[in-house]
Amino acid sequence: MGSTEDLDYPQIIVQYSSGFLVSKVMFTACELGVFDLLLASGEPLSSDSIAACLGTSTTGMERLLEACVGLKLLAVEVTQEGALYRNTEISNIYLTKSSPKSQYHMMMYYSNTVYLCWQHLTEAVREGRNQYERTFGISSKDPFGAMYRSEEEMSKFMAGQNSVWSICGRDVLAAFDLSSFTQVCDLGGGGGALARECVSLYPKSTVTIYDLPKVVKVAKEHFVSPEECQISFHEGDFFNDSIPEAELYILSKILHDWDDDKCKQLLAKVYKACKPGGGVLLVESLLNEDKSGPLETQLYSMNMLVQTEGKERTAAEYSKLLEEGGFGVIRVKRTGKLYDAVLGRK
Ligand code: ASE
Repeated sequence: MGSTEDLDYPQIIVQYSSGFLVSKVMFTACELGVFDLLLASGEPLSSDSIAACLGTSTTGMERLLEACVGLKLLAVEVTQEGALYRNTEISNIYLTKSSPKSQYHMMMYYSNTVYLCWQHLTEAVREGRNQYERTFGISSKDPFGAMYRSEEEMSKFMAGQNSVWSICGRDVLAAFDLSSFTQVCDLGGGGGALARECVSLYPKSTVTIYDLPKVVKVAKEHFVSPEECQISFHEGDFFNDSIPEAELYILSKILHDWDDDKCKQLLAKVYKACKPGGGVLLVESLLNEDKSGPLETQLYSMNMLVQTEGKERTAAEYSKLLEEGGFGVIRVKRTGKLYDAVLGRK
């Protein structure tokens, strides 16, 4: 592609302008259960039968299915009776509700919560703060008070967070050999999917999920079964209550929620509680040192602006926070996927 061509017809501007339409088509097909129906059916279906099964209009469903074909989330074959739609391999694995690698709950959180906050991105940039007050009419002094404004909303967030570990969990925990740490504490471990990956990858480990009492309640009810005996819970607020002793602390997508002061406060507290020879594993999406990418991480950092008090950081920024907290021998491992790992030792 020559540069004159680019200036005559700005392909990337056209593409970016409809980026949010792409997201919303995928979210809507998930929410309506298109992929679940096609998985269950086991054979290609017409748009009329899909519309009838899902109780939608035929005209809306036909267009949604066509757009999904354009996005390569569905495949179409044209027969004498008309177009028949089926899932692609990727949509079977990632877009159906019941698949072990399902991203359905993350999509629903994006579509019904994140999307609404992004309506106020302009104000977020002007003011430099999250948009809970404008979006939902609730005080944003305590971002997690706002994010967890109802049990339903909290549960949706936890399910969404859990789904990401089905695709990234193993890599972030295998980034370093953590087998020497048997007593693990997952601070803000929420729905427990990362804890589950940890005990599966390191069978000698036990993981204590430390989270707010209301989070622990929902985790026990909906996400972690009592039969998972290597996983236990500890209720508390890691800024205001004491942190139990452990050999390894996992802080997965925790520091990105907070400003530098809060991060330092928390890491100093973790350092104090940590056994000698122990460590802390940060699981975060790392920005390049010059902040030139990855794009996904740059966008997540904008999301931290509209939803939290934090931001995404570079490996050097996390290392500095760890050092200021007292930790040493800091190692960084990029996984090439969404989330990376940084390990510090006491
Ligand atoms: C948080 C993670 C998320 C706080 C708010 C959040 C996510 C969405 N909203 O710790 C998951 C990561 N995705 C994005 C867009 O940041």
